[in-house]
Amino acid sequence: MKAPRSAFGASTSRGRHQRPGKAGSAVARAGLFVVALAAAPCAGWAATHDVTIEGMKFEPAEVTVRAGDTVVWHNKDLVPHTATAAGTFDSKEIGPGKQWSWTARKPGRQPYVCTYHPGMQGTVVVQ
Ligand SMILES: [Cu+2]
Repeated sequence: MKAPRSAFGASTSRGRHQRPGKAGSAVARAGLFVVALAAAPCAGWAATHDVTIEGMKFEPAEVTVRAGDTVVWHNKDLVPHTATAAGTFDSKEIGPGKQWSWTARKPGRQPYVCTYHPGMQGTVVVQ
């Protein structure tokens, strides 16, 4: 942990009697948090995958996840959309600024559309 050292030094030089140990552990915790975020996609536990709905498109159009992972669709458009894979998942209406999540269970390739705009197509690949 080289990077947090300067922050730790700065906080202790400013207030040596101000519980430098606490400040140090906060810095260490922040560092661990960053490491955990970076490591999450490779880890064995469930992950979350974000799909942005913007400009009448799913972005990314295809996401690959593992069974147990969760996909979250974020509607950043000014109109409602859906993420609908007949028989597998159906968000129903996702209003502007809203989100909807679905946890993948069964492996397979799952194409989906927006039922309001069938030209909007995406795919979730569950491994
Ligand atoms: Cu739509």
